[in-house]
Amino acid sequence: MYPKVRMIDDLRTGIQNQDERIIAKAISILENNIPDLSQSLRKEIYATSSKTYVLGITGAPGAGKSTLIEALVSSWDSQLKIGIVSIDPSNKMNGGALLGDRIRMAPLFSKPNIFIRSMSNRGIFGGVNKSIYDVIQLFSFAAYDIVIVETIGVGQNEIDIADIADTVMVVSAPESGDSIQILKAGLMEIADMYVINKIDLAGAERMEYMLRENMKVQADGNWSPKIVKIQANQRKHMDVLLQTIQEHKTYLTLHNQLYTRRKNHLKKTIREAIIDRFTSRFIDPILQEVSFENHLHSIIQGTSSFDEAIDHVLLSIEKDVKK
Ligand SMILES: Nc1nc2c(ncn2[C@@H]2O[C@H](COP(=O)(O)OP(=O)(O)OP(=O)(O)O)[C@@H](O)[C@H]2O)c(=O)[nH]1
Ligand SMILES: [Mg+2]
Repeated sequence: MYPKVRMIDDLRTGIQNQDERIIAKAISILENNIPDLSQSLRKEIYATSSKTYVLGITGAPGAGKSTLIEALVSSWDSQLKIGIVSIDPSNKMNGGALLGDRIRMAPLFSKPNIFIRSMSNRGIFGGVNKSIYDVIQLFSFAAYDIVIVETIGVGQNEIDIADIADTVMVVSAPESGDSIQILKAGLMEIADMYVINKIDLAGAERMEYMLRENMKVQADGNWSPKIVKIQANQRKHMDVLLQTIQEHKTYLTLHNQLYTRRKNHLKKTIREAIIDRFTSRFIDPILQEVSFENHLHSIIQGTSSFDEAIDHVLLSIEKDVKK
């Protein structure tokens, strides 16, 4: 058997050498939460301060996110190490989305400074896989300069992108009624910048007007979200896009927002991890007990209340904790 210590040593060295094969393997270990190995790996990768800039890109399916990423990355300095993670709806993992991304971002696959990976969102549509936080940290440990995370923005869960990104970019296209989607999905609250893509199509001006009308100054008050209009498939106005990203990065640094955002992200992520562990350690076993089954039976029979069942569980947890 391959000793675990050797395996961790090999992983650490491989990641630090930016060996893409090893990085891919490490991501799988984190994504699948392989027992022991993922914990040991996390210990390694968190022993570094995160300097990697995280750009979150979200928007409706087909808005042109992948095309934009290809154009953006091709305009960036080729000396920069860039990791691209696209979060796919799990039901599309073997289908169109992945294939589409591969075609759209094809020119990037052969570039030595770019690493591309798709991750499943585990069925949370628009959501972000929980291990994404670890994956970003992994890129940090590998001394990557930038990580781009692409998620599909519909529903509510895409708000998660705001919990991991330093800059949130919301991409929309005039063709698809995206503006309504953006308003409905609460993306206005999290966007640091809006990209209106496909300006070759009709309706871009109207979309810009709508965004301006509804734009709120963000809570920290110092940064007003910017609107950038591009045509990603022709790489038009990429210079403005790059400049706006740079402006936001500078703003974050000058106002100590990188630190504040990351601290908030970390707090939320740790909170979720605690809830997960608490649930499997304390709540789930009680739900398996006969006494809880009896409560369920009584509720259905109308002889006990919902709250009594909850109190029963809470009391049992208290007893467990005191033990
Ligand atoms: N007319 C026009 N089409 C574009 C432009 N940018 C991208 N497209 C096309 O829009 C379609 C969707 O592009 P993608 O980059 O795959 O969009 P996406 O947002 O990544 O899509 P999902 O990953 O499925 O959510 C493709 O057919 C692109 O060629 C543009 O500026 N103008
Ligand atoms: Mg895409």
